Amino acid sequence: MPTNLDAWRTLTRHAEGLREVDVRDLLAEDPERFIHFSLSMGPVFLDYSKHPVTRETMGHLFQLAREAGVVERMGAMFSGERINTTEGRSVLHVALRDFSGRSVYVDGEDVMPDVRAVYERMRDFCHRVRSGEWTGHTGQRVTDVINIGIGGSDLGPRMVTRALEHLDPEGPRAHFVANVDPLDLESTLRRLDPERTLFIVSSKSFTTQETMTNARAARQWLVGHLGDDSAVARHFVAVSTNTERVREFGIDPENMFRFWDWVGGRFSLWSAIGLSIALAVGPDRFEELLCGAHLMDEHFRTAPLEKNLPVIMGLLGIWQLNFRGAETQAILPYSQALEWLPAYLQQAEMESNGKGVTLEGEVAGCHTGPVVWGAAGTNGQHAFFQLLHQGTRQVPCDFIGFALSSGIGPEQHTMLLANFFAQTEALLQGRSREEAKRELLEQGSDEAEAERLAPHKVQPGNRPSSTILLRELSPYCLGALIALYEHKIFIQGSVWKINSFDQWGVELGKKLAKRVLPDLEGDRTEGAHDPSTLGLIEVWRSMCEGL
Ligand code: G6Q
Repeated sequence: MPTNLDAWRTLTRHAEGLREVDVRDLLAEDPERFIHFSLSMGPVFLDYSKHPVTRETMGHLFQLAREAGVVERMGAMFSGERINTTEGRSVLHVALRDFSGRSVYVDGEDVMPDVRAVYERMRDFCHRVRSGEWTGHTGQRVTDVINIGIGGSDLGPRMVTRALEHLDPEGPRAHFVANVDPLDLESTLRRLDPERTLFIVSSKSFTTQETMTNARAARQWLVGHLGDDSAVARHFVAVSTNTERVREFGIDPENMFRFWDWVGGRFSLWSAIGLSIALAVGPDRFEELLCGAHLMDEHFRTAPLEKNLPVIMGLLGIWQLNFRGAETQAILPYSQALEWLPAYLQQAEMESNGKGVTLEGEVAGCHTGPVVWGAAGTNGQHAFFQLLHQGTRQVPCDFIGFALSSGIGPEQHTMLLANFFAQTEALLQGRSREEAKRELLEQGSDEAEAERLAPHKVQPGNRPSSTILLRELSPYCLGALIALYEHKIFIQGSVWKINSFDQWGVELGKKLAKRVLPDLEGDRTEGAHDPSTLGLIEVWRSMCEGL
């Protein structure tokens, strides 16, 4: 249990002493604070000087990481040990972006030749589709690609494609269908020409109910329009670990791109699951993305803990959650292109570290993964930022921004950045009652009015944020950013001693959905559900009968 570690106890005592600490004072007292509490690596810069930490705090946190054995666990991951013990699997998404020429072994077998072979097939396929050499059944060039997948087989490729597609406006348009709600597929297909549409069925297991249902509906749409079953061969490819199921579905394994059980769903965008990215923005940019991630992997693997970006971010999160009681974490990318990043990280963090038992099966004894949420700036400022500034909770925020513009409007980008910096400053500085009153008087309020309104305009300040500033929204920088968060999650899971790589918590709901389905389709299985659920099914029936 992590709470039994000496460093945990030391941190508990240390946190008591810092309960009332004001970061504004820390900044005033130490002119070196910004330099000391910031770090850059390649194109990534992290400032964490606005967190309520001292040098002593960081020292205790690094000690905690050492006592928890994170260094050994990192070594175990990179060397292919089966650290996902509840599923008996290695965790090797880092191998997918390893261009060093090193061998990586799983059970004594070097997996790298296989990784490279699939990667070369992806490249070749992308060139053929993007050049127009690969055509649909009627000889038309592919203009639209639909990725059908859900969870890890959707969010990663969706987030990255949306982030980078502006780099190649000529590339095929990428669409993503995840929800089994028929509207998701129907609204996507509505504007598309079946002769020019390519479907990628992305599913590690190739058994996921939503994905297989959508894939069958898509096949029906295609065959219905083209009037020929054999059209499937030119319009459907699969990405999976399950060749048998792919064949059963009717996709020729020749049109299948493999990956392996040592790639977790939410870490799979680097594998063939990223095919939609490579098709939309080109395989060279996909490779740049992998190279950016590899840069972060090497930094993570080799830098000392004290100079290690993912380690620092992971430990700050633990400090905020376990020792300061901040239960949520906001992700605020100041980039419209990154609007899917909060949802992507929500899955990455909450599915990985939302666990209540340790690797040994004991109760964790402390809070694990925070609730992760967020939205792109500046939009969020006009919505939920109110609570960040004046609400009763402390919400640590990650502000993510880019020095250079991704768009054509330099003026707008400067304005975006002005907001980006200003928000972290406002959270820190706040506004006192005196300041609020003075402002009101300056704006023409009389004394009584200023006195009455001032408390409503007070912002307590001293609210924590990290700022991650990257050079530009390039594939390389994005790869490094995603890998930074992946490794941050790893560090936290290692300190909490939980398995960040399974997801048993999503099993039960899936199982029960299978039990509810026959009830909705007509076979009443009285007593198979609790009274509340049975009641709801009855209400649904009566609503349908009324139609
Ligand atoms: C991710 C999870 C989960 C998974 C989906 C889709 O780590 O395992 O989100 O990616 O359930 O699974 P398939 O790829 O097998 O369809």
